[in-house]
Amino acid sequence: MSVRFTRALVRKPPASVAKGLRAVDRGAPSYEGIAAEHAAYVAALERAGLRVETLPPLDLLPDSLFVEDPALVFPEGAILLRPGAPSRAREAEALRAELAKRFAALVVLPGPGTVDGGDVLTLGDRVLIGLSERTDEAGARALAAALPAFGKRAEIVRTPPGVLHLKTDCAPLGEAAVLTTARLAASGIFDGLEVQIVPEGEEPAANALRLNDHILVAEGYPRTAALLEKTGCTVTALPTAQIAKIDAGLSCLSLRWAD
Ligand code: CIR
Repeated sequence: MSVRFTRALVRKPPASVAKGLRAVDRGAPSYEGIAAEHAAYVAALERAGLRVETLPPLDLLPDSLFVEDPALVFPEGAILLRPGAPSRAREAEALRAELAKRFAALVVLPGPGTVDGGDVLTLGDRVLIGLSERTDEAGARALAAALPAFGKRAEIVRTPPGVLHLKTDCAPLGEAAVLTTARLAASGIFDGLEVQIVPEGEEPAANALRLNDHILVAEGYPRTAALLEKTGCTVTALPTAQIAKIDAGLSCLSLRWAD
């Protein structure tokens, strides 16, 4: 199931987090602000029924709290990815031993291509891989070749131009249901699925996170929260103003799986 989870892995924000990558400079986030947002996020994962384990901060890797990007996890095993930003390349290696402890199988994505986990959307047995500034053709093809061993089939799609990651603009709401932006829906990649479109002006809310019967959504997007309430799930709005300054949203702060 794409939205049933029992466990999550997160990494504490490092003191250096204000140096995290950002496409547009909207001012540096504060460490204290990010730490508070991170703590609220962990508490929300726990309320949704997940057992959360927290890894120690890595000061030399400012973006290392965004653990979704260097790895992809399934109940059967994990894949260490190859993050596309040079400053993030070492984050995968830093996760290797932690994933080896927790998963029966650990596959290391072969180079030379790159893939960020933020460009990977799992919908049941389907895995959409979005080509982006971070995920290239060679990386997407290498990941597509690794997925059948996990019972998954890949489809290579395009992350919209100017959008950091595929999941910046979408989130699974079920095995055949997504929340997304109008610009990504227009590409046709979700044709045949149940598609909920975030209201105009609330595009950053598309990176929501459904966990069991809970949905986490960024605070400040009331029309999207109201749309999500209609699913019958418990909807929690979380503060993201600080992590948004370094282009992050809710999915990227954890790796989630069902054991
Ligand atoms: C980056 O640019 O890589 C980080 N500052 C933000 C990563 C956010 N990750 C994600 O949405 N999956």
